[in-house]
Amino acid sequence: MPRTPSLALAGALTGAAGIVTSQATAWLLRADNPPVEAVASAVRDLTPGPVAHWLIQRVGDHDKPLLIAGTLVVLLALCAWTGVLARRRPLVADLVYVVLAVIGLLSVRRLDDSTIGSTFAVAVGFITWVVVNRFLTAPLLAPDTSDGLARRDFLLRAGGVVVAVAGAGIVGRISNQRRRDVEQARDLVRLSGQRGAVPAGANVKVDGLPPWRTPNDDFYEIDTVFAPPLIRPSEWKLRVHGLVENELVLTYDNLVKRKQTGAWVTLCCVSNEVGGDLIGNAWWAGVLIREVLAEAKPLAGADAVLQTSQDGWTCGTPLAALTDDRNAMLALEMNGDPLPIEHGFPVRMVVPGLYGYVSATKWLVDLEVSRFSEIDAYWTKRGWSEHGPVKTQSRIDVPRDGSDVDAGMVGVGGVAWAQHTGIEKVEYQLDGGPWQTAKLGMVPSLDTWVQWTGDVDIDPGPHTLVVRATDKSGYTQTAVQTDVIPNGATGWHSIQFDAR
Ligand SMILES: Nc1nc2c(c(=O)[nH]1)N[C@H]1C(S)=C(S)[C@@H](COP(=O)(O)O)O[C@H]1N2
Ligand SMILES: [Mo]
Repeated sequence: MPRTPSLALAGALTGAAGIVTSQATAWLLRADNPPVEAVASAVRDLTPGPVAHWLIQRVGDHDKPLLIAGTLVVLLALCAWTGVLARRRPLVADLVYVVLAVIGLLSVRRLDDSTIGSTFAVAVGFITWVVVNRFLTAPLLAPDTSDGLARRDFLLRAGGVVVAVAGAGIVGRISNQRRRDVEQARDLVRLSGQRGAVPAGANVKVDGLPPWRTPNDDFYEIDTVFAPPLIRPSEWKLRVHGLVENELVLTYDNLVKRKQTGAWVTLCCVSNEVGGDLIGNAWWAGVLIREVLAEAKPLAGADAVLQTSQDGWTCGTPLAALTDDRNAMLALEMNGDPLPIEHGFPVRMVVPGLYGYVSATKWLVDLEVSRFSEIDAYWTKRGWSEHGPVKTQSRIDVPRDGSDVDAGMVGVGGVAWAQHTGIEKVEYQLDGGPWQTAKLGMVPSLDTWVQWTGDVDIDPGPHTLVVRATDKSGYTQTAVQTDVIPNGATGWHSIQFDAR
């Protein structure tokens, strides 16, 4: 059949098109693990040790590019075959794409820092394959056109695909270039670099508890952007305006030259379910907002500050929380590094005691002093409360819910938080028995979570462990379970485990 080489070419082109659109998507979404790289690294990791060793000895430093090239060659060969399959078994061709996409997904997923962006990139590549294969092979499969006409139609379509895909690739590449530029600018920023000393005794000795200081890479990420804004510090400006006597415009340099303050603050999300992990603790450093606001001089009657991020997200914070003695900050640093891009580089807000959705604006560019009666922020428009003070909460981390442990004395532990109020006491209860008082780790202030630990003597069989905290205002967590919306979940964290 004379059209077979053209079909194979159509298939290979289809393969390349999907790879390019998927890579462009990964770049656009700043995905951590572009699918092709993820597959290549899966291939590397799954290669038996001796074989890998032998290969590395032969190719030295070139192992990564070679691996990627090898992955691409295999992929394109398979895709050429799908072009040929399109003639008699188009569904088998689709099945090949499904298998390739699943391999892509599994490869992306096994890298633990994989994001939704990488998954999305795989999906875009898959759809490209399914659609483009049909589009390119259609003229070659038309039975009643002459070979010459079929080929001309095919070449036209192929040209169109190449142009479209090259365009997508270029757009993706340019956006990735911007990311690298901003990463580079971030690397060049010179700030205090102080990581904050973890207080002695903050980390209690229970295996399986997350560290008291949350490393930046493990810090939860919540925002409404598909890809984070990319802002060079040299381009960044903060406008402070509204109900103020002096309007201000601050540059990054200006902030860097001001007095820097560092503090341990635990940040948490209003959407955190009881027992959830949308919470992290870091050493934040930057400029106290109250000092900036003191220069701007809020007018009488103002009670709110509306923040806007580069991407247009907004939130409103009580003016009082930004001018009282707490460490409400324009943060430039997180655990001694310039803010990671995902956590708001170059400047974000951090306000102890308030949920992130009403205080922790990332990629901050605008502060408008105002009145609550006059503002409507992103989440308050969507049914969440105007005010979002953090609710006193506690969590069991050890043992894990649903785990098996050895009967006898078992160490238990977790964290509790009531930022800017402070945790007074944590109690735990086994199988509905008496509440026992937990030992608490050290904390530097009221603004961080505290680790708690205790032990229970358990018989073989199923068990339930419950925790509750009392804060320094004297309030003990209610057992009443409420939903996260409109202003944060309540209820006790309870877990089940088995002893053997
Ligand atoms: N620009 C912007 N800032 C934002 C958000 C957002 O969607 N956009 N989400 C907020 C919410 S709801 C939370 S809980 C915190 C999370 O901060 P993190 O991603 O650094 O943990 O950021 C806050 N700042
Ligand atoms: Mo949040």
